[in-house]
Amino acid sequence: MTLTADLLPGVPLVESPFFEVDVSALAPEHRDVARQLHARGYAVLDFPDPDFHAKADAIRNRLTARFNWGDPASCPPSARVQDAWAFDADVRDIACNASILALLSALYGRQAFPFQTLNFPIGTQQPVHSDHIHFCSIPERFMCGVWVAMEDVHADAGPLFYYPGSHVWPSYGNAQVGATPGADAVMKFIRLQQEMPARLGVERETFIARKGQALIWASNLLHGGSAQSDPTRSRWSQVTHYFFEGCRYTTPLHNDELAGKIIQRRVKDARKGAGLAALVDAGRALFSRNRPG
Ligand SMILES: O=C(O)CCC(=O)C(=O)O
Ligand SMILES: [Fe+2]
Repeated sequence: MTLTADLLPGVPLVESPFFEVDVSALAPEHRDVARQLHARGYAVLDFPDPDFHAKADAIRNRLTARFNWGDPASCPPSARVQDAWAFDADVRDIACNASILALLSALYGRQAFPFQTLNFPIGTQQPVHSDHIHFCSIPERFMCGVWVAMEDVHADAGPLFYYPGSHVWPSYGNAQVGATPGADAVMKFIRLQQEMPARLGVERETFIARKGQALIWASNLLHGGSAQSDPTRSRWSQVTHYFFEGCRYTTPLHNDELAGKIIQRRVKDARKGAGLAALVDAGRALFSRNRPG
């Protein structure tokens, strides 16, 4: 048993004070990613699916047709499809990739599950934020994002950016920023999360990804989307957000701790969706085979 599992079972191994001891208990192929995530709050890897390129192209084609996203310049910055895993088998496959699930489960010490996917046709230009304020587990930090490039990303297409090391900063909620839930809280977090790296002198990095390169971020890593300086450039990508089993889930932005309000979040599990969807597909196939004529 690792020291973390023994003494701090409610802390992810990768964020544990015992990390340097416990890392040796990981499979050798998981250690490099574990070290990156522990030290910097993000890790870069090639997405472990030999068919990734074909799946990415198929997803892009289907979503382009569905949303008429052929022209990046006319896409609004908010353009995205949330939870395409529920109707697109390739999106679901990427979200439920067995090697990623095994890797994350080892790094965190609990079974990972994908609870949300986002497919973006262009750069999000999202202000700097930590996912922690949107998606939080109790105990905290059992959450991470896996971002994967579905085409080569150009520096002018609004690449993903992040502040290395910011994941170890405290995970603040409304009580700390002096906000009540709502627009006030959003504005206060944007200000705080812009000021923290600026005042603490942490340099921002951008991820100029090749198609098929992925980046895992820890729940409290500050990240966002850079400005899309060339509006004609697309930036197809998929983000899958993962939680880990055995926790409760909440949204700190909506909580009012001082009033005793911690709202529990009901979360989906794309792995179960996959089983259900396969069953529905099988049922449909059976139905159409048995249909007369
Ligand atoms: O792709 C991006 O620009 C950022 C996406 C993001 O922050 C998220 O999905 O959590
Ligand atoms: Fe995010």
